[in-house]
Amino acid sequence: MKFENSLTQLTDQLELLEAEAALEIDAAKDSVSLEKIRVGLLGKKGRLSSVLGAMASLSNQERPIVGQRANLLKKHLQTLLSERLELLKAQAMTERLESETLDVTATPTGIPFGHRHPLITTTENIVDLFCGLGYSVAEGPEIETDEYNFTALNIPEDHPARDMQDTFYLGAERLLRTHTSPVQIRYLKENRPPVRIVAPGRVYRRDAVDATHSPVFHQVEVLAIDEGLDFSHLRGTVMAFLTAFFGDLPVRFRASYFPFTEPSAEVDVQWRGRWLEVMGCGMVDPAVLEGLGLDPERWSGFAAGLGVERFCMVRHGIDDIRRFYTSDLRFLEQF
Ligand code: 2U9
Repeated sequence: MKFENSLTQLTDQLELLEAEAALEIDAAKDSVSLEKIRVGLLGKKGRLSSVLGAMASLSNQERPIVGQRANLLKKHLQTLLSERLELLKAQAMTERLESETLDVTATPTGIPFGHRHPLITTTENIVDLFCGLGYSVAEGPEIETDEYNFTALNIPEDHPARDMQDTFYLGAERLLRTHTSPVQIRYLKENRPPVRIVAPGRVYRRDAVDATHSPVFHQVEVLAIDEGLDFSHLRGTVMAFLTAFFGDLPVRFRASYFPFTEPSAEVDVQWRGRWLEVMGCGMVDPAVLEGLGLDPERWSGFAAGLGVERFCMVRHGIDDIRRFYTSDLRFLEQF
């Protein structure tokens, strides 16, 4: 009886061990805890060893029965342990791959984006409108000669613009251009009419800095030379441009004077109830055409000029020209 009980007890213990071990192995969260479970089950002082130790009290016939079961159980537990280990390793690898994934197409976060400067955008808008009317862009150097900046434009020797007080001279020969008109002189030396060009660029004047003046600012000038052009073409072009830029606002032309145009006019738009001067224009003076070797009896032309800062300030309600040049990100990030 005693032996039968012992046999039953040991086989029961093996069965219990099998059931509990399977649960424990299944619950292991990582390879370290799984190794602890393995030692606890199959190690020298593990649960299987203690069952085997108890076999000493069995009869010679019973011992192999329990021994065989214990061996089968050992093999089964080893299989469960290695399967679980493989699964845990695979899970760990998947987690690592997911957490270390580098998506090279992802939009970077936390990197500040630059903004287009409002003067560049406004210049582009103005130039684009003239390109839509069939004009081409012409550009030229910012360092100019007296000849191209003044003489060719019919600006006399004693004109105040030529004064050292008004122009940045770089020695006797060179100066910083005071307008983009010399770009058009250079263009006309290379290209015969008919001509329709728009000349954007930076210009320099010795103005004291205040809310509306800066020693460096940006202009766009427009020039058309052809047979039969008259003031109505100038007016139509200026109106088309101003309407496209500002919308359908009241516009007025006031008689004015420039050495390079005759007749000349200044143009105002009514903006929020006030007349604002936005550009100057006129028919190219015959003396300028003659200086370029063009017969004023055959060719006529019109020209216009504007300050980009002025257009940009009106469009965006900017109150001080200095905001364009002080690189304050709070200002620049608005555009
Ligand atoms: C050639 C012949 C004539 C260019 C012109 C203006 C009128 C003008 C001012 C606007 C505001 C300068 O920036 S501003 O202060 N410009 O009023 N400019 S006509 O006339 C030319 C140009 C080239 C060959």
